[in-house]
Amino acid sequence: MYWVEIDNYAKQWIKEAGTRIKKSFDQTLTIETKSNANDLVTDMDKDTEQFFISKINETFPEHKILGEEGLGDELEELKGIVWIIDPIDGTMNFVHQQRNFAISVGVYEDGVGKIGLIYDVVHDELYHAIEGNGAYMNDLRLKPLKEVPIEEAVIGLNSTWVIKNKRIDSNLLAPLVKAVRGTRSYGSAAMEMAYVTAGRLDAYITLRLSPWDFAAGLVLIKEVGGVATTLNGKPINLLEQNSVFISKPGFHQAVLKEFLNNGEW
Ligand code: 2AM
Ligand code: CA
Ligand code: CA
Ligand code: CA
Repeated sequence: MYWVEIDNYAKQWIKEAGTRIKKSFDQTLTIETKSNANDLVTDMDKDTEQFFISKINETFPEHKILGEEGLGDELEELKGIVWIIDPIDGTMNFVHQQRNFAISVGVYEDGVGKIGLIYDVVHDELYHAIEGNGAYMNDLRLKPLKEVPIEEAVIGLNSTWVIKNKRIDSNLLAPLVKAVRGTRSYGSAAMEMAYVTAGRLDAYITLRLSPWDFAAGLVLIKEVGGVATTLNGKPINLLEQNSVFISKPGFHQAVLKEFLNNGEW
């Protein structure tokens, strides 16, 4: 079957890319900044993206590629088969901690998510899914998500979104932070989406992500019955920056209603 074949290649390449990244740990990194002083990119981000592009072009020349570092194609639509790649998600962690980063690869056909792969390189945990066939962490099939009451929920949320910032009134999420059991911030959106899929987090909320941050995670979460929308409860647009609220279904509904004014904020 077609998607199984593509998935097999993608898994092989993501593991190979992970090995290359691990090998770079004892080499000196070239670190540059992008939109601001804390928005980092290294030669390994670009190198890894180029690695995928070469493999894909060689094996599937008709496929298109959208990557964070911009070495792939410039796309205005998602027609045909498109690989959406974040070569290193959590670059700051990669630079500072040499852990808690992931490679994220989503494969879409005419805008529909077909394959989702998130690889936690250091822990050697590969979260993977083909649409309609369930989600896995390595060989373990991930279970459908169970409901959680708000007061027992542990959610992924960066403290950026509860202090003064330009995207959201810092007071909006404070009552939710108070109501849940705990908040966590791992610094890798892809990993946090994988954690929601695996039931390690009950939800993940963020105000600013790009297609490569969530392309794979959206495929994964669907397979375990999770819900993903913007923080206004609207569909996520695969070609734009979005806020993202991904969680267990009952929790999603309850939080939108009780804490987010049904998305009208
Ligand atoms: P990145 O490491 O691939 O840039 C950090 O909280 C998370 O947000 C990471 O997944 C990071 O992805 C993502 N992110 C998205 N846009 C960002 C930006 N402009 N600056 C820093 N991190 C960003
Ligand atoms: Ca980045
Ligand atoms: Ca990213
Ligand atoms: Ca990245």
